[in-house]
Amino acid sequence: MLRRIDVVTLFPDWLEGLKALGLTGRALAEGRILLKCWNPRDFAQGVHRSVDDRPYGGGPGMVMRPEPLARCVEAVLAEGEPAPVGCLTPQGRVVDQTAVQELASRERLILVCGRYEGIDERVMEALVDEEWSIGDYVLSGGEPAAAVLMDAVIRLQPGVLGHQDSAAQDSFADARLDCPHYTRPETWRGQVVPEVLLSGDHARIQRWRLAQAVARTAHRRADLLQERPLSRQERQAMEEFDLAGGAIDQESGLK
Ligand code: 6GU
Repeated sequence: MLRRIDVVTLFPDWLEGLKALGLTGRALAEGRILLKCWNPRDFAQGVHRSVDDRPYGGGPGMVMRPEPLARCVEAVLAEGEPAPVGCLTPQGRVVDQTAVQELASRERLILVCGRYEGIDERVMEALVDEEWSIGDYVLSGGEPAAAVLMDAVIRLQPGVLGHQDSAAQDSFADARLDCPHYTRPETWRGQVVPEVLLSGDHARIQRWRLAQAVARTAHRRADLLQERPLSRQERQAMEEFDLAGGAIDQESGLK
């Protein structure tokens, strides 16, 4: 269970939403997890307290200078329990729900936010143990990626989600997408809620949701199903609701 997250960032304001709002805000306010931000600028010297510089070899952008960042990370490591130092960069291992579960089970996370052009490679070698990316696209800095990762791990902590088993029903929890959801009114702009959801037959509803989840996954993200064969339960649910052939999607109606 996570007790503490340390974030090394030049732009701590990026994390204000996470701290103030929603599930994550509540988990932090309740003191379930300590979140501490560290700014390399506070460890920089000279009147300008400069934290970045032009890249050797030329090229666009700026690179984070080694010394202020290293001092900052060392200050983080000097406080609290030992933990691997993670860095958010587009060069990292792409985070999926399996990685989130692994990170969520740790006691402490240390996350260093790099700016896009990069961190001096010598600091990476000296102090960073693992690199994480949130996907194959480019952000101007690691802060939004850190916020995404923290949201994903905080919501998995015991007591954070309202319903005890909501996490087990998440998209990707079993390498498949989530099923569609509906709320009142029963008819909206001529569109009705699927009859099965009004039936009160909870076992059947569960099978329908499973069938929908698998059909959606097959239709939208076939790559996720390539990893594993369908279970007997999944196949039977698909057949029961006549989805076994072509993965009919509830919203798109596509086959
Ligand atoms: Cl972790 N950082 C940046 N700068 N861009 C990203 C990213 C991280 N993950 C995806 N794109």
